[in-house]
Amino acid sequence: PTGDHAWFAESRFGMFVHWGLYSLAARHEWVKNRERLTDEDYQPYFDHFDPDLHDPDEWARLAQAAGMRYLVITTKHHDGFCLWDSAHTDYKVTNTPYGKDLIAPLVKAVRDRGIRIGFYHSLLDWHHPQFPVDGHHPQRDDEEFKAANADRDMTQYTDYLHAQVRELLTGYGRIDYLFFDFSYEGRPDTWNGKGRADWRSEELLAMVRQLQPGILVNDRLDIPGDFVTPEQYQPDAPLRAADGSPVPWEVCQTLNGSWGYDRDNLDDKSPDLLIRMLVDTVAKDGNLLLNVGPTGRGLIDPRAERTFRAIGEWTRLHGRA
Ligand code: FUL
Repeated sequence: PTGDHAWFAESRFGMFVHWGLYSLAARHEWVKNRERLTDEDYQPYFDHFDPDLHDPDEWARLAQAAGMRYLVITTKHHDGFCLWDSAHTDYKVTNTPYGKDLIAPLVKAVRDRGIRIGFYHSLLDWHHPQFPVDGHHPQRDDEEFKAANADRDMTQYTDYLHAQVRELLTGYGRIDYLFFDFSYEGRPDTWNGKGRADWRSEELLAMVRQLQPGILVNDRLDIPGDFVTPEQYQPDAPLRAADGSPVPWEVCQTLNGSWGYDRDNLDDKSPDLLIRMLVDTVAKDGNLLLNVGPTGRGLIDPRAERTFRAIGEWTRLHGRA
């Protein structure tokens, strides 16, 4: 990328943060789906969301110590819970015991350290009353629920999606990066497989570019974006378009297979392996977005912190200024 986008290739290494109600369940960000939890089952995590140990500057400092140059936070994951004070829903952090917007302080902390800020925003929404009960929905096997919800109106949900993206791109200053997740055109396990027509992807992307002209957008709207996003695998070679020209790409990787905080998962990749993955990525002209799932109390747990610090030791000695 050139111009406004030059920072991306120069950065090479970013921190992905998956944080939300599922962090309290402490097993996986798809817990609502995997365990077929209803809104009622999931409600205790909302009622007890109170990250008393959260310090946004600690996160920014750790990202910086690791040698990361940008940070991408989940504004909303598939469960629909919003980490900012959205005017379009009650399902948001300001209505939990915590009671405060989490995005503004994080954007500030990150910016204060010269780190770029990105938002991850889910297209799926398992809480919104008009989001179709598709093949990923937690209640997909509940025939009674499905029958009672058969007339959901996707256009109302898509209006909501667009309104929230507008809010995020107007309320927090300059946003450098947006990771939409995810579309599924033609996938038989989804409600109708329309993908880009459902999200009104062209219209959404045009709005994003109008509100934030310098922003980089990923490729998960079923239309081309500014970079492509292999997930949890290292590409064999630099990624190229059909005509052979290089394509900006960013691989996202987890520390242990889970994106959300997974307390009992001891399957951590070693710092040595992660450093090799970073080198492998950069050697192939890509970026590495390495994820952490903070705890429900807002802490990057000691295991993850040790890993980031060990990577930081290496990048300090071998990185560029
Ligand atoms: C996937 C999501 O479904 C995962 O939960 C995670 O957010 C990953 C980065 O993208 O498609």
